[in-house]
Amino acid sequence: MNRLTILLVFLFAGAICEIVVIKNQQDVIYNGHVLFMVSMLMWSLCAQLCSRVEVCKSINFLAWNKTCQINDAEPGESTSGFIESTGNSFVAASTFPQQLAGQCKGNDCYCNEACMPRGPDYYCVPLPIKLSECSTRNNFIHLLTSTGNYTLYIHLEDFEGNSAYAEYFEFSLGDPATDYTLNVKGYCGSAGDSLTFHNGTMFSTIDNDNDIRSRFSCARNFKGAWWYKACHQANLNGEYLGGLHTRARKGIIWTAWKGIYYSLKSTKMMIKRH
Ligand SMILES: [Ca+2]
Repeated sequence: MNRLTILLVFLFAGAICEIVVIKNQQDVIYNGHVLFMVSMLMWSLCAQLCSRVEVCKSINFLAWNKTCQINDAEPGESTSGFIESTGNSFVAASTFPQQLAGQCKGNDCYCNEACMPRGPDYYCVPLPIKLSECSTRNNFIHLLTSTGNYTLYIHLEDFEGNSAYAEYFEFSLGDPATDYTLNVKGYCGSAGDSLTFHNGTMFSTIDNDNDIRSRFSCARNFKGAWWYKACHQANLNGEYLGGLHTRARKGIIWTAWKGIYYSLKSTKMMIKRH
């Protein structure tokens, strides 16, 4: 799976309390485009969270209950979904001040960390909030897909210049307590259906074996993290073996399209709200 891009954030510690560019519109909440909400002490922290989540296009900060809303649209993209409210601060991600969006000078901060200066260098430090729901990419996808109805679109390419796709009208991931159980339904496409086989399975990693083969780890054997059963018909996080090979089911596999002896050149998994 393609990793959701996490942008780094550039935040001056001393500026947290000094930034006064809050735009108190006292008019609207961007209802209908809220991906998720978390508690934040101040709007600048909300802004830096948005800055490192690629799909975030704007924030609402509700000052009266210190709630940070992460939105997937900017004003002007759609006029629908606004409702009357007061006391919130609506800021489009594209208009964040420089201090809140940018590189963290060589540091790869996690989603729940801030980039802070310490002397001449910069470091990732934990945000002064509890943001456990942001620790993994699957968690973020769970948060995202639990806020609406999503279609999954998978694009596949081989080394001979061919491509194919598989689309699933319904896609979501369960919460961490279910180990991100996969829910996919409604296949259509040109690649054949190799993912419905995995529907209802928990996500396995090398250190978390949730497959249904006892005394055997599919994640270890196929060197990937995936919704393994015993073990797979598709394995888009497998090894990069570069096309035809002789190691059955190894590599980046989509059985219904290229069989079990072909490791794909590239794959993309994309989701779209409907
Ligand atoms: Ca096992």
